[in-house]
Amino acid sequence: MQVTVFSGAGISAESGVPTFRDVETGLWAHVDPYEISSSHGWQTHPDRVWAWYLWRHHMMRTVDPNDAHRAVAAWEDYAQVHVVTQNVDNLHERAGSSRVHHVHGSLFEFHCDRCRSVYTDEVPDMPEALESVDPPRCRCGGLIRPDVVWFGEPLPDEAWQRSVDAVVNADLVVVVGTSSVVYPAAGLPELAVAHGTPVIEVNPERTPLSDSATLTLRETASSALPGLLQRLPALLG
Ligand code: BV8
Ligand code: ZN
Repeated sequence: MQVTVFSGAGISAESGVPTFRDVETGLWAHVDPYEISSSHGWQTHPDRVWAWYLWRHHMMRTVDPNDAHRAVAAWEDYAQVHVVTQNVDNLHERAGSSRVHHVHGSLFEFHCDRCRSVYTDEVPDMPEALESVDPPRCRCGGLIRPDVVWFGEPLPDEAWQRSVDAVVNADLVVVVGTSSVVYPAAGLPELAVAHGTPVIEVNPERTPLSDSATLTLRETASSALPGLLQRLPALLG
């Protein structure tokens, strides 16, 4: 049996990582996440974008996977599991998931925005949130940026293709912790619905996917996921 999990910021919320839309921590409360996570934002004020990512990178290194990440990793004892995540943290990997596809990149790799060479130096830590930090420069003069996909940027081909394959070949798709509004990633659960694959949504709130999902569990990820596989026969009949 192949289970594909499609995750968003909500699965990391209970680890203490603010979701993409409710970042209310002090300095960043006035920040528009769409603007500061966009290629336009990087072109116009790379120092503020770099500070935002350094803060998030620091925060992601100080938190741990939660019961939801661990449940998804444990499902590998019962099924072939692919994780398609929109998150740029590495909590699925740290929980033990072995097939993780990052459709929006990762905050744990960095490269030059001009020659694209991989940046291997130590990324400075940032224990307190600063508004502006100049990004390091590459030998070619380009600026070092995180390997994340910004608004207005295309998704990485390989991760996208593997994610489409993981969805079309799945016997079950579990969509957890995403507002399902960012495309083309949000089109993946729709692809499963169109394929007639059972889609279970786990989200305390309603989303645009809720009406077309086979089943919606209005629960948090860490309460719904640990027992979910055992509940499948009763849930899906
Ligand atoms: C593209 C990485 C084309 C960075 C992210 C106008 C101009 C330009 C583009 C567009 C445009 N209009 C539309 C677009 C397309 C755009 C888009 O979809 N915009 C939306 C806003 C309308 N998409 C793009 O730009 C994409 N690229 O289209 O390129 C192209 C093609 C060729 C050549 C050039 C260009 C790129 C999109 C990727 C952007 N990067 N992240 C970073 O992380 O900093 S997206 C960002 O939002 C997140 O990464 C995440 O992926 C995404 C969605 O957020 P969620 O994960 O869903 O989190 P959110 O906070 O929204 O929701 C949390 C959910 O969890 C909630 O529902 C909540 O109820 C729930 N929850 C909370 N607690 C819990 C919980 N659930 C369970 N348990 C809990 N405890
Ligand atoms: Zn360079």
